[in-house]
Amino acid sequence: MAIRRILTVDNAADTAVLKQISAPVAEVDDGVRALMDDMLETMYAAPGIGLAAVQVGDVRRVIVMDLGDRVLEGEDVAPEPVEGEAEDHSRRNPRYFVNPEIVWASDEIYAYEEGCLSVPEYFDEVERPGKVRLRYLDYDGKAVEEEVEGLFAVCIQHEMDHLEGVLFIDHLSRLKRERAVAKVKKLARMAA
Ligand code: GNR
Ligand code: NI
Repeated sequence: MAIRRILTVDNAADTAVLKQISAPVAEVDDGVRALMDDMLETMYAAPGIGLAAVQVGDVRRVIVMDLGDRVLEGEDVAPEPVEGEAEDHSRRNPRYFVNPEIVWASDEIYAYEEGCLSVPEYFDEVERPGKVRLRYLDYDGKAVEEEVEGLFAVCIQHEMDHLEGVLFIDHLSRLKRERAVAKVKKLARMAA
């Protein structure tokens, strides 16, 4: 397993890759599983709760997620963040999604303050369907159908946007989006 570099929107080369549409996986083989292992390790190290392969520069339709022991269902999915808890994956619950599709989405809309490892340190509210029914291949290549809600639904829709080259800031106004990118660029300059 290896930690890979996460692409960010402060530079043109990374941004060009993040805008690409990811290609379907033909078969969940050991190569795909190695990618998923690396992605999970990279996500835990970041730390984050989800990661799409394109964020580590691999344009295949692969997503990993781990919401830990956060509430997976219901309305009350935004517990107050506790200092130091973001990186606490002590109760690990890794999930893998290959070629995911949304086969149904609720009319009911849910707003959540999102962030993205490719747009570090910027957070804003995005509205999405509150419940979705998913179809995907799991770590073993088995076809699964599953209905999800709450933070799970938020996160999987955020990740599936990545597979279409869409970032959460693309759901915001142009002004907010430009502000977000400017902030990430400034942080990158200061870190250099
Ligand atoms: O770590 C992440 N947290 C997060 C919070 C709210 C909504 C979506 C996310 S996903 C994000 C990791 C990431 O960038 N995945 O693509
Ligand atoms: Ni993201």
